[in-house]
Amino acid sequence: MDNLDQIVSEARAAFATIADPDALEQVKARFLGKSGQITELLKGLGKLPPEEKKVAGAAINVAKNAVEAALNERREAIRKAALEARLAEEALDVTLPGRAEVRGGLHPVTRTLERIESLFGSIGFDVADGPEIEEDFFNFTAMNTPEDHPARSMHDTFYLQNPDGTVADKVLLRTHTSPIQARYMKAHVERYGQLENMPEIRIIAPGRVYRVDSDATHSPMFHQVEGLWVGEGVSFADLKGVIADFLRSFFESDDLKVRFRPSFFPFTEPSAEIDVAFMGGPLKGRWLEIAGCGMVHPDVLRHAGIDPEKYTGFAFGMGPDRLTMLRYGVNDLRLFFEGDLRFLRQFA
Ligand code: 2NL
Repeated sequence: MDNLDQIVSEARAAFATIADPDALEQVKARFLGKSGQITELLKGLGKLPPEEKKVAGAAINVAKNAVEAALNERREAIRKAALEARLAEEALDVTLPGRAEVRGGLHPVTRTLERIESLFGSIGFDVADGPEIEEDFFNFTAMNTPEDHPARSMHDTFYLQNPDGTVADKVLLRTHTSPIQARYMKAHVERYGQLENMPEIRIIAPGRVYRVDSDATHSPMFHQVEGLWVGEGVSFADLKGVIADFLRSFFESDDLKVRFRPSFFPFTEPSAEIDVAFMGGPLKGRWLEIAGCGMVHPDVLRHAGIDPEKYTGFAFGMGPDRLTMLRYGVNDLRLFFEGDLRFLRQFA
């Protein structure tokens, strides 16, 4: 039957042009589907006289098998092609160089803070913290800073805005870490104030502080570490001993002089600046201002609910940014806060 050979070669030709599996099944229907060409021929067998049926049926079946074989062959070819494409696409080039691990490191100021925390920790100081957005009361009032003090002005301090854009004059970015200690003293008194002998307060308060100030030696954000020791009989002699010991440990040298120079802070009385002079090295013999300190002002103790007739304390405040510059010989403070890895990696 010429017609059958023609159907088979037509099917082969049709299958050969198809690359998509779904499209192939569509084309299959044209030959083997419910009203496909082969199916129609099989349906027509019933009308043939019995003696022709057998021969015609066998011939149609041969053709049907040939079409099915061609279909399966094409299905297999499409599957193989898809697999080849996927293998090519997902091929791994095992000869490429590996990706190096990027190793992080601590910021130099963080290293200084951790060092200070560990040195004071070794003599019994806890680390305290508090909010960077602070209330006027804890930042200034509790620290005995008068209403007309320049530190309270908008030239010196960042005040927050209300939703309507006006200045919220009672909410600010803390200008020192003293409010951490004011909060700590208040909480300490709430917890232990009723006791005959209140436990001592020994804390350091490290953190970020903010002032309206920006040049090679001032950044609007910088760090401070304050320290506070309150108890019965705590004296200026204790202050001198703790500070001198700390500085020798921090700079890993006994070859330095420490000097307490009279000064003024609203929150201490008496007050002093702490100066250090190295006996060797590039800064040899020069007095460097390192920190401020003093005996906690009686009004500061009273604000916290501590009786200044019974308890005394000393406090100090220093700039870890400046300590870091001295320890590593860095001359521009801004380098610490620009985030340039070429600079920062040198300390990792
Ligand atoms: C500096 C040095 C200082 C304090 C901070 C302080 C904290 C409490 C009570 C009393 Cl809770 N004082 N802190 C004391 C002396 C100096 O900072 O150069 N500040 C501008």
